[in-house]
Amino acid sequence: MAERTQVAIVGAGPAGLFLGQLLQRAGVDAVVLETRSREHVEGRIRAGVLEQGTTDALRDAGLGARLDREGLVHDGLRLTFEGEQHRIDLRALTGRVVTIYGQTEVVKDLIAARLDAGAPLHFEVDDVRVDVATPAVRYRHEGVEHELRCDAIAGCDGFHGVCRAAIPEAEVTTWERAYPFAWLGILADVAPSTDELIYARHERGFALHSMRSPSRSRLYVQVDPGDDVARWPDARVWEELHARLASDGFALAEGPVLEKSITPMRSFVAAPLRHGALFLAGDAAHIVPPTGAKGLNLAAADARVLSRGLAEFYRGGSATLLGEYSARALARVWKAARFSWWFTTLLHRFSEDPFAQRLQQAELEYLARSTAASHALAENYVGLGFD
Ligand code: RFL
Ligand code: PHB
Repeated sequence: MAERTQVAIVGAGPAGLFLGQLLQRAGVDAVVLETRSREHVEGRIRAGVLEQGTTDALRDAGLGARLDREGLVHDGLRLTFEGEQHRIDLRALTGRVVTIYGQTEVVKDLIAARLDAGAPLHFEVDDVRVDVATPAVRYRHEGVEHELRCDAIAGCDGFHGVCRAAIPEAEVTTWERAYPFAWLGILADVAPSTDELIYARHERGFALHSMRSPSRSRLYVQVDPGDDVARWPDARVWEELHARLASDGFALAEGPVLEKSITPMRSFVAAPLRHGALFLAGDAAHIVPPTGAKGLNLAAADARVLSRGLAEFYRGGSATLLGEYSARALARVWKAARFSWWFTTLLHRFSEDPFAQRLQQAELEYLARSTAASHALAENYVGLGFD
């Protein structure tokens, strides 16, 4: 079956869905194609922290209602090390805040908005093939072969998708760093034991106390990269969390574990983000370790920059902004890559080297006491206001 649209969007994660929403509001036609089911996409537990720039953009795109009702606004975060908790006052330092609103909720809102608008979004498509030269995307859906002709292809299909692989190797440069650890994350049916996120450095390894709602906690511990959830019964996870998050006056409440999974950690950037009619956005082009809480925010920022370029192209016929997409998006990506690498390096147990460990401690003490140092952390955490 032959079809035609202006922009073929491959992938219905945050990048593809947000791009679809922005294009729809700008009057640009798009078709979103997704290999997984709607239930799977809506149920994937991942990010939780939205920068102010991301929440502002979601509101501008008509997606503010539930976000403003249910999102938890956080004015600060906590750093725990050497058994003491220190507060970084994000609002006082930067005038900005972050909002806790799960990626699952962002994705549900985006899917509902697209379906309500009657805009095309196809789940459970198979065998997606990207033809950059024509340009077209070919795929199978419910046993029927489709060819979707388009002007541009948005590669929003995540790190393991097919779009980045459609660029000849000689045309793309990649940078990569694998970290010698992973995160084991749990979702627990218990009220958070803290009103703000706690990032903890401990000799047993990193731990993070986050949350999803007033009754749901999200917690992480650093584990070995090859570790298996089968080796982490709930009691062992809680024991590590108690040990690593411990500080004076802090008590961790336990509750039923609803989900448990292990995520490897890597930094990755591919450039440029454009190859002819193909534009990469989100995790398809770059990965950051989750410590800085930047992945979803970068996906949303890419979608915003790309949508402006496409809207300008269709509105006025100018390809200037579109031509600048890769450079503009990468400027933000590299700053987030640097921050995520730095924050990861500061808080995780890397090596047995006592000198390296003592340096981490010294830097944390400096952060806790110096306004200049904590300002740099806060400014990056809430999201740099420049591209
Ligand atoms: P996604 O979410 O991976 O979506 C890509 C979509 O493409 C589909 N797909 C295809 N569709 C069609 N054809 C194909 N051939 C396809 N191949 C794949 C996939 O099924 C999927 O639906 O990428 P996107 O949209 O770029 O969004 C990126 C974010 O999901 C990611 O960066 C964040 O989740 C990262 N992240 C965090 N980011 C934050 O900003 N703040 C956080 O607090 C945060 N915490 C996290 C995180 C990621 C984590 N994990 C599990 C990696 C915590 C964790 C544990
Ligand atoms: C989360 O809530 O899942 C979360 C929060 C902060 C991070 C990473 C993940 O840095």
